[in-house]
Amino acid sequence: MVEKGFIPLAWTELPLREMEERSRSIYEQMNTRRTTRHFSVRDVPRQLIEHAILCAGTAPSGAHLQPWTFVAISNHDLKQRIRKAAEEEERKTYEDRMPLAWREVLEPLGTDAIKEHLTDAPWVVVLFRQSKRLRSNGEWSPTYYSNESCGIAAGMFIHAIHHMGLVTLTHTPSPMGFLREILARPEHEHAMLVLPVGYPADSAEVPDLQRKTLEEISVFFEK
Ligand code: IYR
Repeated sequence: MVEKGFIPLAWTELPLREMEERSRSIYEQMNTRRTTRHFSVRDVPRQLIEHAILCAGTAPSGAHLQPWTFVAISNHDLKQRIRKAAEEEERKTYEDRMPLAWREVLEPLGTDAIKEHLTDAPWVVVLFRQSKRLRSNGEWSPTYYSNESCGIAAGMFIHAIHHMGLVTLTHTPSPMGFLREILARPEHEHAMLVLPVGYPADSAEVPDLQRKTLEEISVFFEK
């Protein structure tokens, strides 16, 4: 018997050997993902973006409110407007607002205020976090853990893009209030991440960096 409003969990046990194999292969596959700033202008079919957004939409969220809106842009004029506004803010950030401690960790990554990826990539997906929801009585009330929820959804989006053989970049123009205006989103939606998506440029490069080891990123307490 299941409770009213509930259905049985669809779940099939896998043999332990297969679980081990899958745990290894998903790690190997995820470990090949890299963030690149160099995109090809080659087109990507809309359906691939739709599937990535659907993957992101499978994320768990606070009270299952799914507090996210993915705005997917392939329109060149809009991408151009976003790039212009982002570069204006970023120029101020890089020139005046960024303290030395921040500058020194960004330097090896080769980032700067020029955001070619915003016009080169065939798609730019902007993730908006919804801080409020409209209740059935017409009142606006908060969503819960929307930052955590959207962060998880973003991770799933990024993985989906990598899995389908494309690349993306997590771009965070700061401040990013201009995105609500350009993309005509309501006041309770807050731009959180800008994700250009596409094929890498033929000459795409990435910084030669290392990931932390398991020992560096984890602590286990065993029985
Ligand atoms: N938002 C800026 C600066 C920037 C900040 C961090 I932390 C990065 O990891 C990368 C860039 C930009 O997008 O260039």
